Parts: sequence; structure tokens; C-alpha cells
Amino acid sequence: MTTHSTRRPAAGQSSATGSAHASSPGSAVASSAGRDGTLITVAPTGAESDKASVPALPVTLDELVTTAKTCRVAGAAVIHVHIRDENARPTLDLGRLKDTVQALREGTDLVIQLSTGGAVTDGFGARLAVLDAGPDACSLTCGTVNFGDEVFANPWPFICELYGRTKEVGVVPEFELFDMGHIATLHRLLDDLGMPYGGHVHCDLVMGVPGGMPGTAAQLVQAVAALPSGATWSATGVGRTSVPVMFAALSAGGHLRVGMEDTISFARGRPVTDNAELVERAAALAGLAQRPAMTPDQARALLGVNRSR
Ligand code: KMH
Ligand code: ZN
Repeated sequence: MTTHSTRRPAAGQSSATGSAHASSPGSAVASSAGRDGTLITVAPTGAESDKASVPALPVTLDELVTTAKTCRVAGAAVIHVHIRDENARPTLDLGRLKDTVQALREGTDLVIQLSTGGAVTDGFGARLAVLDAGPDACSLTCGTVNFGDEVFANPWPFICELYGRTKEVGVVPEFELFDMGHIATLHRLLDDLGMPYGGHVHCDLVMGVPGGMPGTAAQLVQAVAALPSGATWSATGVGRTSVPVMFAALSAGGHLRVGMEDTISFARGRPVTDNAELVERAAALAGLAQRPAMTPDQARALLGVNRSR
């Protein structure tokens, strides 16, 4: 989701023994893979921006696959996917999701992470069914959050059911954390239900959503300190927090998520022309930080995604 000044978010190996300890906060350190490289996730579409107002937004399957290829070249290793229907509206249609996973697998070697967040209007049943499309990974948000003028609902029973399903079907979850309370819920989830499929805890701090935690360096440091020990993490700064959150994440040893789901301005007054330029900028900053962009295979090793192509 991207926000500028709008009130509604504008557009917006498998191992049983894990490497993170659920109940011990602090010291969320990267594995050696995590220290040496930067995992860059691209979130190209989201569910909030309108194609009519943001023509560069990829909404068709062809546009999505082309975007995936250019972002791969630019340095992305993971793609976080929301899809649209024939009218460019957000959908969780299972047939379309399956076609999307297949087309992305044929066209790229990116790790394919489907959104289980969908749009704020999506029901829990449809969000659970996303896993039946057979992605490598999925997002899993650890709590309800005000989302601009709306509410992104993630009650505890739904979180548990979704987490349980990821284990049953062998999909690696990425824990989306919009607020500090979501981190407490992540600890509770790991304590109650154990380590995720893949055996490793990877989180994404989604910062700067109106209603969630702010996209500041101080907030990022506080959030990272509260993560489960051994977890790796990315950070996403929504809207104008995109660049400051990237700098903060790189300086704190984290990974990056960028894309038009989260920001549609490249700089003040300059709309994003395509997702690849956001990935290119992230990869350039990661290079300056001496942690160059990871390949998708390095990302698979870090995340515990065991599907090889
Ligand atoms: N579109 C937001 C309501 C996710 O992808 O898991 C939720 C979201 C999170 O984007
Ligand atoms: Zn999303």
C-alpha cells in the first residue's frame, strides 16, 4: 500500500529445528547469508492503487511477468504478489492465482510469495484459500491494524488457522508486522504453534501505514530489538517513508522490500515510472552498504524455501 498525505492508504529446508527462538526477544541477527547480502523483495502491485490513476501499475498477467523479469535483473529475489481481475480490481480468484504462480515460475526464478492479506474487503476464507495456488511463500500479518480510514483485520484465530495451513501445505510464511503489538503476537504464535515451515523466521516490518508504526529509524531499532532471537527481517517504508526506512534497515543489518504496492512516488513530485527503478535504487543502496542484492537461490537458502526450479 502506498500513502502520501492521503488518509486512506492510497493505492496504496524444511527442518523441524528452527533457528529462531520464539520467546526470547532481542538480537534478531541475520544468518551468514543474511549478513553478506541483501534480500530484496519487490511488491509491484498491491490492492490499493487504481490503474486509472497509476498507469504504470502492473495489473495484467503479462504486465506482472514483464515486471518480474525486469525486477529480477534489477536485483529482486522475491516477488510479493497481489493480482487484479479483468477490470484491474483486486481479486483472490484461485484460478487466476494458480495461473499467476505458473506464469511467474515459467518466466523467472524469483521466490513467489502470494499475499494472504489481499484487500481490506477480502474475507478470511478467500485469504486462506490463497495457499491452494501453490506459492513458495506467503505473507502472514500478525494482527489487526487501522489502515488509513479502514481496518485490515487479522484476529488471532485467523492468524492461527492461516499459520497452521502454511505448515500443512508447505508454504514458507513471512510475518508482516505493522505495529509493535504484532511482534508480541508473533512471539505468542511461535510459542503456541512452533516454528514455521522452512524452519526459519523471517519478518517484514511494514512501516508508515497510517494506523501502524511510523517509518522512522528510532521505531525500526525498537522493533528489531523486540523480534525473536535469530529471526531475519526486511523493512518496508510506505509512501514518503520509503527512502528513510531503506537507509535505516541497511544500517541495522536488515533486508528491503520496495515496490509500487508501497510507494508510487520515486521522489517528491516525481511518480514512479516502473517497479524496476525502485528495485535498482534499493540494490544500489545495498551495494553501497557492502551487502549486495542476493540471488533468488541465496534467498531460498535464507528463507528455507526448498522448491528448486
Ligand atoms: N492490502 C493490505 C490490506 C499482505 O499483502 O499480506 C494488506 C497487505 C498485506 O497488503
Ligand atoms: Zn501486500
